[in-house]
Amino acid sequence: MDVRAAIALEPGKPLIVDTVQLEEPHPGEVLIEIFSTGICHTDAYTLSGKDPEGKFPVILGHEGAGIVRQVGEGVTSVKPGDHVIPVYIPECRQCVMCLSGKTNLCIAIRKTQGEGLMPDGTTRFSYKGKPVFTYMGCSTFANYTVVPEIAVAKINDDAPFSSVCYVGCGVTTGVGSAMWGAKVEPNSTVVVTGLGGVGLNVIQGCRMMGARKIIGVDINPAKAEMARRFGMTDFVNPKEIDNGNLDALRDHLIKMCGGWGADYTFECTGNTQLMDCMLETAHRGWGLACVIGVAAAGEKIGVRPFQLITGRRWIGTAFGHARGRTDTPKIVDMYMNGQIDVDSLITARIPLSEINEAFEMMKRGEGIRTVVDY
Ligand code: NAD
Ligand code: DAO
Ligand code: ZN
Repeated sequence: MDVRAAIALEPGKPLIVDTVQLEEPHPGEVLIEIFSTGICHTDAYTLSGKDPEGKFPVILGHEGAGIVRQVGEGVTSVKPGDHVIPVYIPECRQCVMCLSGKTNLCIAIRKTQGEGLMPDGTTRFSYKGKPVFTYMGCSTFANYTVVPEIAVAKINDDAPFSSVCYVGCGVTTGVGSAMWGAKVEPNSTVVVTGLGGVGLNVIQGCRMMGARKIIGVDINPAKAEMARRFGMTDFVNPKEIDNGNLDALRDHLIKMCGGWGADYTFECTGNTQLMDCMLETAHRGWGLACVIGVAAAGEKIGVRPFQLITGRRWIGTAFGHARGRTDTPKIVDMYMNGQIDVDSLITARIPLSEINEAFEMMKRGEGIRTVVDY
């Protein structure tokens, strides 16, 4: 079938909005009509050419919501008409990871997904007769996409696509990291670096879990106002602490948390020096530092081992520790019940034809999340 899509033909170039061809779902696959998609920094990172796993031509986008229109042979968990979110970490419920009950990092289709292919090793999209790769198993910058059944989360039929598409990445990553990753305890102290689309969701997750002090850290003071609305109690601009010296920032934050550090820290910028700083800012004896930001390819983190011997702990989360099919609908329900705010974070809604301008806005650090409504 013909579908409308934004195609990334090569790295570093604007997307081409045009008609592409999409094959029917193969066995075990699902055709979804996508009604809305968020645009995330990870899409921009891959488009820039810096992502070593990036493959071109590709249809980017991994933050979509829509309706199942057709299912391939053997599909039983969803049917045409179901409202769904495609998830970039699938949940097969059969692999060693899924059965462990300890992780959301399902391994069932990891290899082919990383290669931009469907589980049978082929592509579904093509443009001018040539195959086009799938992105993160989702490719939501198209008004129809084909996704493996194990990567389809069925959601509440009343949930508005234009809001809950953001649950497909940023919201779940942030809220889930506080709730399921770090398991923030009531009355705790928290530091969050990076008050963007992920960090603000960490903040609202920590508030929901009952944290008493939530310190937000960002070099852009314009981010503070929204962060306060989401539960931040204190704001620190690193540039104002000894001209950005991170040892001084650490000491400042430790002091703000009562002298021994924060019960929980969350790094949401991808800056590896800040990751080290956030481990050192965690409370002596029990502080938990959670890495969420994705660092540039090849970068490393490192602190003196003594920091760990004296009880600080390091973890990382992917998609907020959420199991794709089981937990994504729970975050949608939390939005529908008014427990979390998603709408305030969607700062622009645009048609697909304006998608390149949305990437430019993101580069300029404007807004939090732009959503494309098809
Ligand atoms: P964003 O650009 O919306 O927000 C980043 C914020 O960090 C901005 O407000 C920026 O001003 C601030 N910042 C940048 N450098 C800083 C510094 N040195 N000190 C303090 N603040 C700084 O990005 P986002 O969408 O919130 O994503 C944040 C990170 O999370 C990215 O690295 C992204 O790739 C990653 N991410 C991870 C997962 C996961 O599952 N682990 C999922 C989604 C996104
Ligand atoms: O299973 O090895 C794996 C990879 C899982 C995907 C992890 C994604 C985490 C960050 C992605 C950035 C946001 C879309
Ligand atoms: Zn699995």
